[in-house]
Amino acid sequence: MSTVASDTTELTINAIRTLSMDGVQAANSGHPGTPMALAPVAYQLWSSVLRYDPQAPHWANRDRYILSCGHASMLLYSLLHLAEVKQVDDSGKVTPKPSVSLDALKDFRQWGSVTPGHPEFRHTTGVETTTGPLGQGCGNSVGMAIASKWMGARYNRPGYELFDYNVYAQCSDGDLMEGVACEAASLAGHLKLSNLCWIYDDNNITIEGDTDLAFSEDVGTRFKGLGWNVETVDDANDLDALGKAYDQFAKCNDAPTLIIVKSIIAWGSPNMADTSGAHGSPLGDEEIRLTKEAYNWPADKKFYVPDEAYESFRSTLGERGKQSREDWEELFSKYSGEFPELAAEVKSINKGELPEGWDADLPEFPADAKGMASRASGGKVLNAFANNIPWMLGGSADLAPSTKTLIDAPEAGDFQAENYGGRNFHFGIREHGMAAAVNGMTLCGLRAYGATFFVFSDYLRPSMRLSAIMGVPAVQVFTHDSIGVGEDGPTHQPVEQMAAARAIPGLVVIRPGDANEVVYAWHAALSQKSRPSALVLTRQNLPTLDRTKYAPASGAKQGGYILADADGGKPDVILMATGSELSLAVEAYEALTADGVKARVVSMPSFELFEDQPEEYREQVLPSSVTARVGVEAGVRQGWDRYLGNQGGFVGMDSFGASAPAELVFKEMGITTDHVVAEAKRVMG
Ligand SMILES: Cc1ncc(C[n+]2csc(CCOP(=O)(O)OP(=O)(O)O)c2C)c(N)n1
Ligand SMILES: [Mg+2]
Repeated sequence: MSTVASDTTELTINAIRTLSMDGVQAANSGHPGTPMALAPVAYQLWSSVLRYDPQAPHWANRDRYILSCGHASMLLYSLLHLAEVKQVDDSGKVTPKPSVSLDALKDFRQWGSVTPGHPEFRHTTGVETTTGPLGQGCGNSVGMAIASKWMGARYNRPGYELFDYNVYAQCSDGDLMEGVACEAASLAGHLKLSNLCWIYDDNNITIEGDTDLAFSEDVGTRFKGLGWNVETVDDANDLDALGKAYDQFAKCNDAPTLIIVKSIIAWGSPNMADTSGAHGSPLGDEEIRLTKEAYNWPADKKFYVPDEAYESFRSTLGERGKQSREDWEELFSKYSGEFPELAAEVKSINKGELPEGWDADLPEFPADAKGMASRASGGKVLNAFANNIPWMLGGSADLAPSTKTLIDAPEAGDFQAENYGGRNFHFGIREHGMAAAVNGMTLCGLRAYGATFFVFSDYLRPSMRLSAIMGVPAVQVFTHDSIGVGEDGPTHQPVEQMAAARAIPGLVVIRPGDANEVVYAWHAALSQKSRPSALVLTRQNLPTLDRTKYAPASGAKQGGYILADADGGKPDVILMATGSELSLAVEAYEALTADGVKARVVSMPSFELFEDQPEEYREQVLPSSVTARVGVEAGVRQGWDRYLGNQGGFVGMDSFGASAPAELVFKEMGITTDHVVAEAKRVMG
């Protein structure tokens, strides 16, 4: 311990360490070494720097602390416990209960506890984002820093610094080896996010052993190259040096800061020979006893917290945070008098609500046989909503001219270091970093979207999966949805991506069939409060269906609806389709009807929204008595069987596509009206 540490400081740091050891030991699993080594690093930040009120964990202008190395979760849980962070209930009310009680620490990694193996957003108050998959927390932190800058640019007024929060991400070797963190860091450097600080635990060890095995780059030089301010602390126990590094971060106003902290992973008492225990396994009772003795700690007590440790956080973080938050509330109340409309926006953002009238004046597209690509109608619809929702913003991974995701109002502007109020983001060719940043922006209340080609959803899938685990309403716009891409060929033609997206629990996947369904696709995505969405749109034109002839597109809200039916509503065969194949199903229906076959077309833009409907509705749309069914989708069959049943047929893909004009690829792959008609007749027997 550094000589500058007072007794209370040392004692508080050791409380973090011993709680972490005891928690991992009680669970008989987890990583004790990193929380122990990082205890002083986090202590110095929380006690002297972090602007955070444990009594108001959701205060909008709080600094965010992210533990990107989520495997060190006991560090975060110990901090939340010692700082006496209060639990916030589902309605957003602060309760008198602790977020993480001593009992919760004893219950580390157990069923139903608020202390799962890796920190989970929504599950535990004070956990700002779900971490564990290395690199993701770093990515989220960039989105949060963006949100702080954007909120500041839009809502601050002279004398009213409402938003200026900082974002700190504690990260490890694994975080910095991951591509997503590098993409995010590159973006952050470009955007000069001076409110962003990554604290890198340079401990020269990962699971397989010394970092010499696989990681020999000069991280500091890399980050300098990425446009970051780089600070170094030679010893994680040197509180003085840590304090100076945090000061340097605060002083730097034109770049994000990386603080490289050299540490030695803790593995128990100094005479413990086997260091492997530090990674993913408990120390063992004997080692814990020896370690506690070395700390002058009551060696046989478990989960022991001296009152001074609580008091230490109360008198630093607690008092400072309370004061800042109260000052902020006073400021905000004055602001509300002077700028009532802006204040109302801030309140809506904090509650996760949309402005009054957000879905008024929706566009309507007239019937048109030539039609429009759903990416094009998507762009128009996006703009209609963006016009009503000032904090709807986002961008593309360098494909905006193709994804049509630009907000074209002249005042929208580009989000750049010189213009933090911009609403159009240029994420660069960094799909994964984009999606991780979009998650961070969404976690801060913005209605953020990313966009790329559907085939590259694979590049950002881990972040999309996390948005679903967290239950945040992030939106990804995926265009170029199938072999309809044509000439670009199989590398650019999604085949299995629909099935893969639908496989993510909680992700609302919507592949609308024409321009008017696109309106309801975006409507559904923006209506979500606790689920992310993926909109899947075409490159090629789709006919805009004549809604005087077919059912209204608002049926798309239900995920699936009867678009066209047999006379008398008693079909002998049901054709189900999504997206660009909807018009094929309609053509097949017309041909079958002309042939005297009683057919029904069900437009099925979203399985998830359909599954939300009551059973009676689903039975009405897909009566179980009608077993002759055909699914039509230019993707793999996987996932469709729940609707097709044993007897059902499927017109889709079972191979990769090919490079040729789209119409020819559809024909060669057998995705044609004739094939749908033939399948319908086959399944009818
Ligand atoms: C994306 C991802 N890959 C692999 C893992 C499994 N894993 C957990 S910790 C870890 C590496 C630990 O090394 P480091 O990041 O340096 O953390 P330290 O052990 O030093 O705390 C790995 C590979 C993971 N959590 N996330
Ligand atoms: Mg390491």
